[in-house]
Amino acid sequence: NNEEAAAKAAAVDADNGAPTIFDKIINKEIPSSIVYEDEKVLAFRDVNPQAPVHILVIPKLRDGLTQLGKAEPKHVDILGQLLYAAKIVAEKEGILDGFRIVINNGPKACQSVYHLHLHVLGGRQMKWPPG
Ligand code: IU
Repeated sequence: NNEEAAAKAAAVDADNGAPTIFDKIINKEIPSSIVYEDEKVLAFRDVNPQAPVHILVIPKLRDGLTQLGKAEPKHVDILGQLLYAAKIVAEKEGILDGFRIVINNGPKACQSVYHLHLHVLGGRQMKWPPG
């Protein structure tokens, strides 16, 4: 059906552990619009924004975190740092009054890049439920 076709178009791949384009963004081999950066975390504007503010927050070191479903106890610190960085980003962007964090996990959730990333979305009225 249409819904399945759309999901397949949005998420062709499953996690295969291959390097992703985010490595090139982290290494600045590909330019991106960086919003926040520290030792462990990088935040940059999504190239295909779904809201006036749409920023991706990622760990610089993937360390097996291709997707949230692969998280282990050793990842607890970086997971907390990513969420806190998302708050800093929301603050910098002036959307603390309303923003949404999304993590797509796996093909069924339309994950397309297998390097964990938090979507920070805002700058408009968000709807619920999401698609
Ligand atoms: P997803 O949750 O895996 O579907 O999100 C991947 C996001 O990465 C998606 O919103 C893309 O627009 C975005 N993106 C990007 O910002 N720059 C890129 O070079 C690529 C994807 I490839």
